[in-house]
Amino acid sequence: MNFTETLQNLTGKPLADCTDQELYLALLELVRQKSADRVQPVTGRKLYYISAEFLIGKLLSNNLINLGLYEEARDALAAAGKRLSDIEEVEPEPSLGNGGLGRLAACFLDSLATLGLPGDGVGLRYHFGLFHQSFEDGVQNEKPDPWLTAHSWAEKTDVTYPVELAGKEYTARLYKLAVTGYEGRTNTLNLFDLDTIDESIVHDGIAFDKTAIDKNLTLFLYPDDSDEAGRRLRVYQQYLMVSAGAQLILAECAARGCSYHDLADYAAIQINDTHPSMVIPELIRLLGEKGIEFEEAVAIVTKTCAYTNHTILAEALEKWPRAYLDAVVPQLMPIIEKLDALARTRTKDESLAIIDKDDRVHMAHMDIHFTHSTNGVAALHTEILKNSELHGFYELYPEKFNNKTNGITFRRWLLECDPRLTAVLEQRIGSGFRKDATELEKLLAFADDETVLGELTAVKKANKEALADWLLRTQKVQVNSSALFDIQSKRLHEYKRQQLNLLYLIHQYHEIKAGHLPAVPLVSIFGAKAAPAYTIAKDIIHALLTLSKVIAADPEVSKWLQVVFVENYNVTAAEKLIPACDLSEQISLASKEASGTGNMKFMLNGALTLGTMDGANVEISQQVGDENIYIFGQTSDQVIHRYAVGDYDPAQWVEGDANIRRAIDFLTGPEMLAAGHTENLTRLHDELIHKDWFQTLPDFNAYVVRKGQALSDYACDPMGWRRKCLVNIAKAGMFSSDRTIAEYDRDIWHLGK
Ligand code: OAK
Repeated sequence: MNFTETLQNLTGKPLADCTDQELYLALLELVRQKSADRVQPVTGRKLYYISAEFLIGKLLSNNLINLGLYEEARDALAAAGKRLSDIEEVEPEPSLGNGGLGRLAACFLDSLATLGLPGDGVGLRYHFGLFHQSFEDGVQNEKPDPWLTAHSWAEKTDVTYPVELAGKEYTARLYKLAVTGYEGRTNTLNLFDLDTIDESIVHDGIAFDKTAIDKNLTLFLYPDDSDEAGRRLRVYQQYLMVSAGAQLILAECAARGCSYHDLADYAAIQINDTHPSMVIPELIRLLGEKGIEFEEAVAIVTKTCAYTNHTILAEALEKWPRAYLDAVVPQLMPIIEKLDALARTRTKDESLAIIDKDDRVHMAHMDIHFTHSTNGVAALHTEILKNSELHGFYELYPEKFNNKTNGITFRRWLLECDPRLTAVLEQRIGSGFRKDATELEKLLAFADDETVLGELTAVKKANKEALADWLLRTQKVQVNSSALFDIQSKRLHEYKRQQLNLLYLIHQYHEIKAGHLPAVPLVSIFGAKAAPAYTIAKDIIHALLTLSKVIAADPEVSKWLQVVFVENYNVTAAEKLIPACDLSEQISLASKEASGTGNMKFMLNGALTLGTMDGANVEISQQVGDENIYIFGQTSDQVIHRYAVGDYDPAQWVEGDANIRRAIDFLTGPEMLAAGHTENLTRLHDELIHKDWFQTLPDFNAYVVRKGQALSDYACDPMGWRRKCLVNIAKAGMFSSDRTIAEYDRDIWHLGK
């Protein structure tokens, strides 16, 4: 049976007569069947990657590529007058993640399955994911983002586990989503949910009764935690995930012959930041129920579990008030107390305790004491953990610390999102890079080949035009695709410094007004969601939207400068933006971005990085060399020093620098106030002058100069620019998540053995 016939069997009628929805469902069913054929028995150790987020994105095309069916599907549909790209649009995107940590988890699942390693995910089946973002009157508006339809990739099972929350028993139901690797095996993403969730309790955007646990528990990822009920809800969610997850792990291992004493021979558990940390006491509790004594259970769990740290921002390191845990998970508190006591026998250093003197439970501390591995996610990040943030732990357990620089799956972030570039690469260097990313280096042989450079230029042009069409269709904005496309897309956070880019754009506005024209017209594109309760982040969005309006209304400036803020940035949007980017903004305050993975995606798609020496930017710059990246700003050592001295005063920078003053004052000047809201703009203005926690102002001038250099290189030396792009693509191989996963397996997991 050929592909068309197979598909037709599923639809029950000629493909030409089917709606896109019918074709989508038929393809979903076909992918399911083919994925099931690739399930393999597990021997030895199997990985369980527990994570609050799995930002998997749409799955149809990704699965077709990994199953080797993409071209056949596209051609069969084309023969019936249908377009695969139209069918892709039918699929709702599951927004089961917020940012880098969640997307990394999804890339890891792809690489595990591709490398043929047994490794499943464990998480929650949020009904509305994060939230859907729209802009109304220049302000972020949040509403639910439903993705669960009658036919979803996540299949309901009969498997349930009891989970006790605040003394009451709930029933966690398992849903399974097949994860098929590129020419690899099929693993599973296990997602838990309650049958009793009631979506109708959501009102006025994303508000809901935070106390009705049976109805609300898995409605949203990261429910608003600005009040106590919201914070407690997060504890409820975390325990649902780890308790059901731990029961699943023990059941699966027992079914394979595990006696529980030898759990570490059957399972490796990776704790993805601190959201799943309660899996440690929960496993100890469950092992106790199986008759295993506390000391032995601690040893088993330590051998089985490993922890990844994804942030050094103190406020993101979870510390739960003991009272919350007493209320929500009273069954765990005696175990956590015993773990605290045990940790105190190993060190006298109070700052390394699990329960501190204010009765707060430090989840990361529990992870480091009671797992065998703690890793950072980029070389610089791991060094900062060892030397400052977690220095005491590093002294206590030097052997536990290791680095695993992040990576991205090239199947989604090259083959799927940039078929034009993929075609050029395959023509020149063959297709070996699909599975061995280091083969991209073969491209270096063409660094001075004007034909190849011309092909890369043509790819970028076509991708920019495609993005311009998409922006027009979905966002109703028209952009000049011959301008330089500069993109900053990532979570909205002050440490990521979208506000630095904002100040630059205001500076450019003034320069253009003064007749100092840039080397090339610039389209500055943003994509970012702000946490619903994060006021200043929302003010930054408002300022950018307002500036966009001010510029658009000024023909003198808008010829040269345009600001576009893409609504509801998600994986689907990222797949459109990244292939079309010329200049990738990675401008976090040095020392604050653990790694970044957007930086890797843009590089792989032939954009040049404008960035600070932070996170994985450091390793990107080592790979490509100084001449192929635009680095600026303070180093992490300088930043850490400035924090330590504690004398940073933004007002001095404002007073001492006319350009900075002009840019900041513009925020509350007549043009902006006429177009935006006084309250938001004034608050941001004051924040920058009086606080500026993330040292935007000391980096301002260096940023302006370096960006100016990038614009002029782009305009004045197109071949030189394209050569740099080629080097970036060729050197991206090290940032494949296949490499990252191979390292985790070699050093931490030892899967299948
Ligand atoms: C989210 C919630 C809590 C703690 C960390 C995060 C998070 O998304 N961290 C990000 O993880 C990425 C993957 O490791 C890194 O690339 C980002 O730098 C980091 O901010």
